[in-house]
Amino acid sequence: MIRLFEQHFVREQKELDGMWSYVREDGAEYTLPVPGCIEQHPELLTYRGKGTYYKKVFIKEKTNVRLEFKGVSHTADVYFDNEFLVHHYNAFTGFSGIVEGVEPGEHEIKVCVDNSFSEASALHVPNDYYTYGGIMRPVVMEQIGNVYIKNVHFTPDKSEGIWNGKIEVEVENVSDKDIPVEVRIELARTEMTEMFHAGARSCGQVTFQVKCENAEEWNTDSPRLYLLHTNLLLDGKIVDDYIDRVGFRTISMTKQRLLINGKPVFLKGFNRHEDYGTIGSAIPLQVMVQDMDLMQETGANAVRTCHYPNDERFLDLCDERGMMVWEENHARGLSLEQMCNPNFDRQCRDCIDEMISQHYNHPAIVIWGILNECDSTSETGREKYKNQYEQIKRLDSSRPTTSATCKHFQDICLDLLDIVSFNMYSGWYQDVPVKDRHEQEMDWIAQTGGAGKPVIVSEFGAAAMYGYRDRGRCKWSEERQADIIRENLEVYREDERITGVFIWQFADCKVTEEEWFFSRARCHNNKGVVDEYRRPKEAFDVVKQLFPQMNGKEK
Ligand code: ADA
Repeated sequence: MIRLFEQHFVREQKELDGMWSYVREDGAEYTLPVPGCIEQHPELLTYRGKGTYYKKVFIKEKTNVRLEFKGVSHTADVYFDNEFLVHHYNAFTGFSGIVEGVEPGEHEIKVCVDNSFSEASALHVPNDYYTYGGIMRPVVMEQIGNVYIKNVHFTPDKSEGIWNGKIEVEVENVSDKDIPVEVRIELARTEMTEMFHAGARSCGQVTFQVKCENAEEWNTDSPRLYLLHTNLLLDGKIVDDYIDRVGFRTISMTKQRLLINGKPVFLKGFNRHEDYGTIGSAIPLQVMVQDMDLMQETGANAVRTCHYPNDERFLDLCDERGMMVWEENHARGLSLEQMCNPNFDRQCRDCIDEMISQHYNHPAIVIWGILNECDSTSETGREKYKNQYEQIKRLDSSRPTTSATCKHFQDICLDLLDIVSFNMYSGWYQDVPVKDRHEQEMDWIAQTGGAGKPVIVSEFGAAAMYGYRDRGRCKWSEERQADIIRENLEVYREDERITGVFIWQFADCKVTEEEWFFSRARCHNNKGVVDEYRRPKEAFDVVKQLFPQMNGKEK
């Protein structure tokens, strides 16, 4: 399953999940499940390097074949019958390629995958999460005609009490001939049609402005969703279709609050890495649902996709459950030197392009984030932050931007974003009272370019080893973690200046052994309120008790 709803009734689509051949660079041969991480195999537990996946596919009749990969970690070179098709860097965004005029019969897909660390990889680096290897998200094979629907974006708005929306349909013509087509959309019982001249070998856009008087809004209590149907007709016959799922909601801000449909919200949630026990980042739907159930059991209404774009099935789940999402591009704790890697700017730009292009329609996504704890203290770093914020605004002016900083008292980028966010570990890394340090931080923010903007405490928490109990409540015990999280939540519960908090973190996750991360016990980041197998620690019940008391009502 690649989405939680059918995306096509007309377009032929086949998911290529199942067993693929895998040949490690040294020639060792395996059969591995896709989606999956290579590390789940006992002989590949710590393998970091190159390997090649192979899959035979059968095509019934002559067609154009479109292959879509939802996530390959971390660099992929795809071949079809040994002809190069597409290259992609970054595990956390999808990519596709089209093979024209494929004859009927058996064909072979080859994917060369590399998860090694080198200068070629500016974003996947040794870090406080693990870069697994493999085809970790679903793969889809589609049959398309010479003209097909490449993408559809929906931007909702409300004027004079009536819901309306802009629908932008991207149509691609992969043939050498101009093709006149009819584009038809249907949303919330509103139907519209436009003629479109699809020029040979080109991509074009058809824009619709729809009024949906009977539409019900999407919000966290009543996350109403609608299927947006788009069809392409040639001589009155539907030749392609594209179904997406959207919600009617608006996002705005006051000085202290994020507003959904004009109503203030208080985001209370978790930072969640895509990582589970021995299967790594190839998270199956079952675990996504279990994570969602556990987070909602605590009263959470938000999740931050630290520190990269997430699997669309999880975002679909957030849409369905009314779980607000802060989604961010792929970057964690990169130094100025790492940000000056010659590949950094392009790899960030591509990640932002793909994240917004692919996830634009999810109503649950209410904030775009960038560059977690990267260098925001130098002019060079600032220029990079500025460029990325501007890129986001060009692609999507409907959502606010932010970036979680840890450059306390030194950050020079708070004027560039819409929402100020900071990570703070009072009680864990700094043995200081949470309240005192929080006031210091808020006082500092009020003197920066972040003054007068909503504020989110984007990370706070402590580590605990699952099952380690200590009556003295010493560090690393479940009791101590619970105490520190309680102290933080009780401070933020009383602060009407903030519009949200995200606990670091939902579940324990694996980290790389290089650099300072080797000091992590078990080579895991152990700050989850559940462990990597989703077994709740004592802190889980503290969150469950206190989240419901945090409504952020302006007093
Ligand atoms: C930082 C970082 C997180 C994690 C956390 C920690 O705030 O953003 O990814 O590394 O620290 O556990 O120390």
